[in-house]
Amino acid sequence: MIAMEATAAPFSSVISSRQNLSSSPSSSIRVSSPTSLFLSRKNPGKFKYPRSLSVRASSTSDSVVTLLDYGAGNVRSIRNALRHLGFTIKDVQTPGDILNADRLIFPGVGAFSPAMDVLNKTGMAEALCTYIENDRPFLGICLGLQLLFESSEENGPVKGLGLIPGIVGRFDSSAGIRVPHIGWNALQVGKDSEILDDVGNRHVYFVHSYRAIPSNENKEWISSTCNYGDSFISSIRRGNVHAVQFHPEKSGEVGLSVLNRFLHPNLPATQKPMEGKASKLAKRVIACLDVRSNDKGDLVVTKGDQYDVREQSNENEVRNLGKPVDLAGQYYKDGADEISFLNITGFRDFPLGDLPMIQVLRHTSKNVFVPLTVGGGIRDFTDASGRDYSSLEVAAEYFRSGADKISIGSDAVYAAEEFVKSGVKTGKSSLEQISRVYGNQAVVVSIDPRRVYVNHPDDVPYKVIRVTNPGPNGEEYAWYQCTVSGGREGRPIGAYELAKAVEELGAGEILLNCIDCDGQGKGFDIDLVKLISDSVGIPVIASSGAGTPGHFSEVFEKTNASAALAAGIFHRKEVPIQAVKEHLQEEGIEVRI
Ligand code: 1PR
Repeated sequence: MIAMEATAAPFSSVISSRQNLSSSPSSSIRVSSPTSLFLSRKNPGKFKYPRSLSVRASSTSDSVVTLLDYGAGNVRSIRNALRHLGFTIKDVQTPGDILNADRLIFPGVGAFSPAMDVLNKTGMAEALCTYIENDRPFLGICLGLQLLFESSEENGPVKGLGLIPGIVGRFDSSAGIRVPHIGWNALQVGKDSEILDDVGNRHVYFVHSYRAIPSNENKEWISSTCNYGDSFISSIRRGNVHAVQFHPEKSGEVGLSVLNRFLHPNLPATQKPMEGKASKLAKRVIACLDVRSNDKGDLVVTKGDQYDVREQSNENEVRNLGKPVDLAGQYYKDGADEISFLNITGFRDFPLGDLPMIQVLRHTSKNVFVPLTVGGGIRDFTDASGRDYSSLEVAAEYFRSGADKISIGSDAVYAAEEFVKSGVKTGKSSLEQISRVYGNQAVVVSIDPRRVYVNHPDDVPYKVIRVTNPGPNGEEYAWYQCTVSGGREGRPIGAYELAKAVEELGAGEILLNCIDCDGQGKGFDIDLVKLISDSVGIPVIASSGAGTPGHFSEVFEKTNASAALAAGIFHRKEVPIQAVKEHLQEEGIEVRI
């Protein structure tokens, strides 16, 4: 058994503990002749090339895949995808489980440094190195790719497994790109990568702030690269060892095919790998499901008209546009790039008592393989018995149930107000805590602003813009007042001030609604979207008001929005998602088809 260490082991101690492992009984399996395709352990700077690759095809007769889940976050999505493909999962409990695996998937989640700490302390780092050096079937995902490199700059430098030459660094936002890199990119497939055979020029889903870059030293490993600001490594392949920076489990059907090809090596290829295709980050089209209980107590998808979700009839019922799980499944099939669930009465309900919402996530994530966001009620609270719950516990439950991102509304407004007032980051807000633990790419802030017209830019202490369409009394200016509790209460902060503050506090993305435009079908509030998407460096999702495919191209042509979200037109089946995508493509806007 390898001694546990309090902190990440230095590179040299990793080497010496590896030697211990090699002589332990559990490691006697398949460790006899490590190949030389990896960095030399004695001299990590020197790279040795293999005389011959020993490619050992994995057994396809059994349907068990070993999963290395070191407990740092949600790996439900990959579990769901593997089950969907007919595989059962064996979880790694000990380093020996790694060495005994027939095929191993390592879905790295969380941050580099804590991941390496866990791997070193548990002896998994050693077992992983041995397993990979022996050319055993391996697929690393996202952080599971990055950890194979020598080191990372994420809260570092921090040493990695050191199997591939290179340093993992942060995207350079000064190059004018938004960080995190969230969304769908096509790949430049550079060599026979086998698992990418069905990808061709189709897009796959990325979500990360750090990346490894191609160099002469690691070029033998690279199977594809991707452009985002600069060229970065999107996948590696050497013999049976694969790793991808993107998330196959979140990349729709094409992502499932990547997993399937790893699980079933030697399937015939269906697409010719594309070489050197330039690609930009695709604009995303997101379907949003506002969810709440109706008066009979059933959880339904509803839709507001400027946030009023009740029918204008005598019964005044909550509008019912369908069942959340069914609609989400439909939108996945229709080509939605992401699906958002907003629990619109979460601000007044007990979120962890809201088990139907958790069930919705659990069921949806079994069959929907694009990113899922859930919002509503993410805050600290005390239940009727006096027990305190932290927002982190609420978020954790959502992540465990299948959410990839959580969205915070009201609580982010209060946190931003405090921050603007004091200039101090307390670290205690839900936004700060959740982004610290799960990464800022997992935290969306949903803004619900209402337009307030003014006559003069100095009329209010908030960012005022000259509006394209003057107000009812000819006002030429407006500010956008943030609200909480589903638009019920206006707060003393503008959307601009809020967006800047939440970016500072750790938000990875902004969902920018507009109460005035919600459900009107007259187009997005271009003035607002432009204001916010020009003011922050994180991706902005334009929301509220879509009525035609032309509204989507308009928002992408006139603003720097990264994604556009709609609800009503999709729920009422007025415009199919594919029609939006085809229109965008015709207009020369890159989308995932
Ligand atoms: O404050 O953290 O509990 O979060 C509550 C969440 O619920 C927030 O994200 C807030 O935006 C949302 N919400 C609260 N009340 C309503 C409501 O409609 N009464 N829905 C509501 C917000 C707005 C959009 C909508 C677009 C597109 N929904 O998400 O889907 O406006 O609609 P359209 O395409 O039909 O125009 P917390």
